[in-house]
Amino acid sequence: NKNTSLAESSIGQQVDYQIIGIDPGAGIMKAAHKALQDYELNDWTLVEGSGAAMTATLDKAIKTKSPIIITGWTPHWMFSKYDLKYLEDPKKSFGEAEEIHTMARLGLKKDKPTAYEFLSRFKWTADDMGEIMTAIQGGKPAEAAAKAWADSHPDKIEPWIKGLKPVNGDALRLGYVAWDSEIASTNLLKIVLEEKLGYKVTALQVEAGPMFTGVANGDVDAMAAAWLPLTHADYWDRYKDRLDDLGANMTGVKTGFVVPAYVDIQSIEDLKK
Ligand code: PBE
Repeated sequence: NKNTSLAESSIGQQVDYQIIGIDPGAGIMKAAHKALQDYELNDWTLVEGSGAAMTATLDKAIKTKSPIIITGWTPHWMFSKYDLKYLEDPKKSFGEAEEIHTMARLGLKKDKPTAYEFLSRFKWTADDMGEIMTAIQGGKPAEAAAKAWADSHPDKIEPWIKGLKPVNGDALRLGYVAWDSEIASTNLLKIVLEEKLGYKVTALQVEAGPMFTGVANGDVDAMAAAWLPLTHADYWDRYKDRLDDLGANMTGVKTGFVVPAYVDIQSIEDLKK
């Protein structure tokens, strides 16, 4: 309808019925597809890309105050940098109380007890992670940002390593996906395992599926990036017999559709209009 001005057009028309997603293996993409079904948003497309491409597209839209809808999650630096809001999700397509779990390969407890005990104890907050994420976003290399955080928070690190016997250069392999939240956590684990506990750590950046299979097959020792109960439910169901769940390293995390505050809708249901 060429007589429809931007102000009068629907949000769907304004954004070309597109939601800017991330890597196709991410659990949030599965939840986003489910949301499109649950809310009967048949005309809508979920655009695949990456976390980095999504934040670049978001940045561009915000600079011109253009409407945009993304798949977003917390903790994430974008919520400190921009004024954003989650769209309400009354049908709970994105679940409710999510947690991030640390997972080890079967046998790690026996083979590398120091690392295993440290990984079991590792637990921090969204604010802690946010400090590392913001430093990385500001241009600091991820390892340097993690090291700066570790150096300035000895009180947080101490309970994770207290009484543990350091090893002498044993190799340890961590898997992770290039999501900003997991880049922060994995680099922190690497720094503490190396500087405090004597391991030589390789952090392997992979896709979400291979991250789970790597730990399940024992090619990788551990990862700290399993979002449960919903986001990674399919990976967990497939591999749970071959994973050692060390519990939540962070609680109160969240995923959903996210828009800049200036986009005048409140709920996923508003996308129908
Ligand atoms: N995330 C961040 C991931 C888990 C961590 C929400 C983008 C996902 O959707 O699988």
